[in-house]
Parts: sequence; structure tokens; C-alpha cells
Amino acid sequence: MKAPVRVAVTGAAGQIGYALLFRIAAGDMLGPDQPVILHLLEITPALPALNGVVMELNDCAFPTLHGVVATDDVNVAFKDVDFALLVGARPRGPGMERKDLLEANGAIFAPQGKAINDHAKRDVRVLVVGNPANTNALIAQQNAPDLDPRRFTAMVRLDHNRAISQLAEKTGALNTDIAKVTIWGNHSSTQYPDIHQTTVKGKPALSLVDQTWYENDFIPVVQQRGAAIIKARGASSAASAASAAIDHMRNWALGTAAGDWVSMGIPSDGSYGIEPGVIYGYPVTVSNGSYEIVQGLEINAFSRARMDATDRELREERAAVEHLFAK
Ligand code: NAX
Repeated sequence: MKAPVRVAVTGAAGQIGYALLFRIAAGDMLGPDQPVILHLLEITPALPALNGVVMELNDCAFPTLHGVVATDDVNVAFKDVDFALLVGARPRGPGMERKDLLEANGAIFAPQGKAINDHAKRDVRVLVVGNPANTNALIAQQNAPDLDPRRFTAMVRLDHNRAISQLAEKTGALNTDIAKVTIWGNHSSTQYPDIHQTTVKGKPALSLVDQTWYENDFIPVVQQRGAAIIKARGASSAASAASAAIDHMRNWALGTAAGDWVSMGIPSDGSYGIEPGVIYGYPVTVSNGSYEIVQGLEINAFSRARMDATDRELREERAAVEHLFAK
């Protein structure tokens, strides 16, 4: 067994938290030989519920769970952590404008970014799940001036996994037959699920499905999947979101498969014409714990228009929260 690492999860008593913590504790995220100490953050009124979750975690007697810290103090939650999964966020209430939502989340993610800056390990890996995930990640990043900005990422992996599953179903293939799917941009309905480079059992996906299905079925189904789950379940995606968060962190820590890539929301660096300043979904490979954008992909006019539209939305979100950035 290796030395334990510390993993912070915020919103730990919420529904994603309930689907996520047991899998992290069981070794699904970092492997069966990597013990973890969980740092669980909640708001004060949710601490009794969180205590119940901690009791259940203990009752599993996981070999890889070496400790649990449950707290409502951000400074305790992020102390010496190697990984931070920021799940807790302010949901959109009735009549709430997008601007109010961004503002309410700024009040959560600015102090969390500062606490990560002040207390986490210098090579901490941060994944923001709480919506609006890309812009919340940007707020946290911009409040952590002492850390490498590339340590802050946002989750588009659920969209990536949804795209794989839709395409596998359509082509009668297995999920593992699908490679090189990309989610560009924002985790929102402007995201662009791109299958121009995707292969199914090594064959180009676009030679197996027609363009009308791609444009009129696949893209909107992936973009609107979250809303479809809410309609069907009466609650937003939880287990699938938790599973995607595990996938994101596992690939970031342990690497991606040869001949494939994954989608991660990461700081834009000018690649593919997306200027620096936003957290944008890109195709990435990971080796030795470091992610790199897949370069040199051909971008046609269809893709360009969609990549630019989701970029525009992210820049509008950025403009609405820039006053929350540390000076
Ligand atoms: P829940 O409302 O079940 O849980 C959220 C938890 O966060 C609550 O227990 C709440 O007390 C806690 N919380 C609120 N403010 C906090 C703070 N300042 N510090 C610590 N904890 C705090 O929501 P859940 O279904 O778990 O979803 C969590 C977030 O994930 C939401 O913002 C949701 O929109 C987002 N999602 C993101 C997805 C993605 O792909 N990026 C997909 C799934 C999900 O919709």
C-alpha cells in the first residue's frame, strides 16, 4: 500500500456526494493500492446529514479508507489536500436570472479558491462539478494566485460519456469500441459534442451514421441530456455525474489510454483559436500526471461555428464574474 492521499469533496451530503464518496473510498478513483483520507465540506445546517454519511462510510470498512474529516470550515477542508472535487453549488432557484446564479456561486467558489490557495498541496488537482462548472472553476482559479492555473479544471466528462453511450447504442457497438470523442467548450446546452475524429471499432463514426442524425438527434440529445434526466427522475443526474467525476480524476492522475483521448474543461491557451481566459472543454491526453491538449485536429466550418458559440457564452459568463477575481 502507498502512503494515503487527501481528497476533499464539497457538497458531500448532497446527492452526487452520496454517489461519489463510496466509490472514492473503495478505490475506484485512484486504484485499490492507494489509500485515501476524505475531507468532506458542507454548510453548517447539513452537518447532521453529513455525519450520517460518515457513519455509513465507516460501516463499509473499506480497506482503502484511512480517515474522514467532516467540517463546515473551508480552511480545514482543503488543508494539505492532493485532490479537490468541488461539487456543492447554489442551484438555480425559481425566477433566478443567470447573473444571480453566477453571483451566488461566486460567493462559494471565490472563498474556496482562496482556501485552496492557502492550504492545499501545491500540486493539488481541482475538479469543479458544481454548475455553472466552467465559470465556477475560473472563479476558484482566479482566487488562487499562488497555484499553477492549470491545476483548476471543470467537468465535461459526463457529456463525453453520454456521447460515447449514444453513439455506441446507435451503431450497435460497445462503449469500449468508441474512441476520440470530444466535448468542446462549456458544460451547458451550448457545448459542442464533436464526432468528426471519432472512430467506432477503428472506422470513422461519420461513415456509419448520417449527418442528419448527427446534427438533429445526437448533438441535441447530448446537450439536453441533463434536462431529460431531471424530467424522468424528478432529480438531476447524480450517479452518472459521480461516475464521470471519478473518470476525470482517475485519468488525470493515472493517464489516458493509448490511441484515445478524453474531454476536460481546462484553461484555454489559444489552441484551436480559443483565446486564454476561460475554462474550455478540450480533447486531452494525460501522461505522468500532466494533461496536454490534442493538437492538429482538422476543424471544419460546422465545428468552428459551434466551438465559437460556446466560447462566446463562456466569455459572457466571465464578464459577469470578473469582479470576483482576486486583484
Ligand atoms: P445537491 O443539492 O443534492 O447537493 C449539493 C450540496 O452542496 C448540498 O448538500 C449543499 O448543502 C452543499 N453546499 C451548498 N453550498 C455549499 C458550500 N458553500 N460549501 C459546501 N457545500 C455546499 O446537488 P447535487 O445533485 O449533488 O449537484 C451538485 C452540483 O452538481 C449542482 O451544481 C449541479 O448543477 C451540478 N451538476 C454538474 C454536472 C456536470 O456535468 N458538471 C452534472 C450533474 C449536476 O447537475
